[in-house]
Amino acid sequence: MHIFYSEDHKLRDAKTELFGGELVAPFEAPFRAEWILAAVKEAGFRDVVAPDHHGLDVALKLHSPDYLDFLETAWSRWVADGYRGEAIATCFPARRMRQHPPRDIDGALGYYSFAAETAITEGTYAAARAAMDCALSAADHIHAGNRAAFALCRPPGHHAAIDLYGGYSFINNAACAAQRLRDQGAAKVAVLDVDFHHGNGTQDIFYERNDVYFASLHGDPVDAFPYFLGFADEEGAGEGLGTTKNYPLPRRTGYDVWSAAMADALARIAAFGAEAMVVSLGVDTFERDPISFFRLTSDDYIRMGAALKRTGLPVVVCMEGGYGVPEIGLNVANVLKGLSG
Ligand code: OKP
Ligand code: ZN
Repeated sequence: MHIFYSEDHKLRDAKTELFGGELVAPFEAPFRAEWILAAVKEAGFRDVVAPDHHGLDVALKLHSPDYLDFLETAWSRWVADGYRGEAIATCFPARRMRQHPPRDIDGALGYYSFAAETAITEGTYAAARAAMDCALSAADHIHAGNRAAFALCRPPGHHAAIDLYGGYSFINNAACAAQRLRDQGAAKVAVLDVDFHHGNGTQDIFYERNDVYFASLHGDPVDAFPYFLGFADEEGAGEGLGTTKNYPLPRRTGYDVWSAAMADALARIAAFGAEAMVVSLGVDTFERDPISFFRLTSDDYIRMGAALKRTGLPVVVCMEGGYGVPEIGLNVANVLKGLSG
């Protein structure tokens, strides 16, 4: 299996995350990709390749042009205004307020985000583009006839909505992979999101479409970020009614309950008639993840990969979350092991 990896992920190296009322060192940091890369190589996945450079044509089918322009220019606008820290949103267009992009960068940050933990920094946009390139190249690799590919995306993408960043996400890598598979001829594609957090961005992007099925297993939003989306009664809208499926799960969920939900999701994806699948892989479902509350063990990730393989679908795996502990590498390698059989 090919691993698509770009050194440019290191350009995303924020010094701050707003957490518990403090500016702390971000959970989503360069060591994550380094640990995961080392572990997958150690597990025998040695075909590590740099992605091809892609334009924004695929992303422009998912994100708004003004949002992508904002991402590209936000840091230089912030610096030009004389701010000294990293760019953190502080004011949002909340209930009963007007939805209009301000001219001022401080206001624009709030307009284009849904959460304040994620700072925009100098290399953030370049790294996000490289992560998108990994996802697109992995999709191209499937189109070329391969059964599976791993995009080691960093920063992650599944919280990035049509015109909102947050939750460490800027460009929705998994959605780009799904769109690429569609553009290359797959009539129907599924995105299965197994990150601990609900993939609000991916859901938003495909909510009214009937060509992409979105299923997500995650911590119940009454207890877990992103708090305001991911409930069981969100099922899609318009032409997309019935093509979104959420599995909000309680604290301490282990693989027995988790895997039953995944089996249900995979059955629905098969019934939908998906010809290819994108997996938003977060390993923050791990029992010792520092910011999450599920109880998966390292061996469970082998079973997860094997279940993905049994679908018989070609699979693009996009890296999302998984933090703090050295096991993130092993857990990702175990998914790939199960998937490649
Ligand atoms: C990104 B990905 C909890 C704060 C949560 C943001 C988490 C972003 C997760 N008290 N902060 O889905 O792994
Ligand atoms: Zn997550």
